[in-house]
Amino acid sequence: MTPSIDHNQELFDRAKQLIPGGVNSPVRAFKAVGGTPRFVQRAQGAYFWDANGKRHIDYIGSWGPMILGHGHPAVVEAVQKAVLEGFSYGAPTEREVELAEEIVGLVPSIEMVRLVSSGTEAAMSAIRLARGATGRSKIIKFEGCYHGHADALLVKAGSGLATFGNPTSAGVPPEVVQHTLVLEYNNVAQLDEAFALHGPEIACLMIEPIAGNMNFVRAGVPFMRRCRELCTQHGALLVFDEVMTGFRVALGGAQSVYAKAIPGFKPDLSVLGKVIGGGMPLAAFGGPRAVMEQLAPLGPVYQAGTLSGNPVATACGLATLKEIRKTGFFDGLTAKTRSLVDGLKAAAAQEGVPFSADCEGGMFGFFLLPELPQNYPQVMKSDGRRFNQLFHGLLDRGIYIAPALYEAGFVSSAHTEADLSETISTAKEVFRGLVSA
Ligand code: KE4
Repeated sequence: MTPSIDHNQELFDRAKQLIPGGVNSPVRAFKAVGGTPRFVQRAQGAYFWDANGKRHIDYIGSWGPMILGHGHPAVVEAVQKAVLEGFSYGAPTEREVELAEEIVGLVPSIEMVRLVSSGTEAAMSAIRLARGATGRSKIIKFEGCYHGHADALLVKAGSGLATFGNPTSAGVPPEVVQHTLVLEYNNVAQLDEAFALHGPEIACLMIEPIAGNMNFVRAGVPFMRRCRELCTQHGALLVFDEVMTGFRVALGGAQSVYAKAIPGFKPDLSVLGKVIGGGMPLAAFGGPRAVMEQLAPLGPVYQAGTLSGNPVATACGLATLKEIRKTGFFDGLTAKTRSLVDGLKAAAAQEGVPFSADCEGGMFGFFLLPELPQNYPQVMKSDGRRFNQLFHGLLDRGIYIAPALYEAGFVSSAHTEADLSETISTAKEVFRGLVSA
């Protein structure tokens, strides 16, 4: 029964009076897809209920953190216990040591780790550390990869390879991004040329190993091998932004996936977030002891944070990691995600809709394109109008995917076979409407 008053719209109108765009992070405003954002009233397991009390199967899960689903009992218990001991101290705690031990134990490339409060902060700090540790200024990033909103990373490709990036945001002076080189993802020739031109000046190359901010684009193995080779050859640090992929695509993150294809493969620095906080504000960056010890208070690279290693957030993160490291967790999650993707592919094929999809662990992506894109220009060939029809067709039927065609999707251990079947059958119905539109 459609409610007489749309409480989502009511809340959105109220929010827009006081909060820019009515949201505290732009993608939530549905600008790309149109329509009214769903204001979440509560969430449990694989579901959330919006302000009208309507249930949705949630494939965003806070953009990745909710790998166990919402309100996992062991995580709730850990957080409830932690808050009774205090919210924040601004002093070291045992739980920060425990979480550092967990991260170092699960990610072989990390010998030391620093906890912070957001992925942006972790990526920004990793860049500063790479620059401080190498004494160099230039950095490489890739078009379509997002590493948070630090000024140096809000940059799009310059007019040509050798030219440096231009700001993607107002308020970022050109001189701030003058050292940021933006290359095409999966383009080995550009990589070779960039290092040939600037190798001795490059502090680091930062990459999303599986680009979830282009929906789901894998770095090809030859390309990733070349990133590693050139960074080693020129003394630049290879920085893996695993804020989205860390503890999501595999227990050891995307770097463990590449290590299977490239024997001995390791990045130099890793940026983590999302899952490691289990939904609370917590992120991290880490790497070899010799590099990490350049950080204050030991070394000359300053980095700090009032709520870094927050005792409630670390309790949430530790409880989450404790669950996902259980035997069989990732096998089960991977199987669920694979069955969702295979079901969507089959449904699209049956309805004659051009569709390609991929997944790794609990992360998936799909495109209304016949072939999986390999880079940003190919991703942007997607038909935005038809994606928006698909998005709203699913949303109206209680299936919540990302409100933007360049965002990935996430399955949690709380999603049941019934949820996946409902999603696939609903998608089939919506695909049918797409063809005739
Ligand atoms: P945060 O500062 O939002 O915690 O993390 C920034 C970040 C860094 N690196 C990667 C690979 C990321 O995906 C992110 C943030 N991801 C977006 C969604 N693609 C968060 C959602 C939002 O911006 O509201």
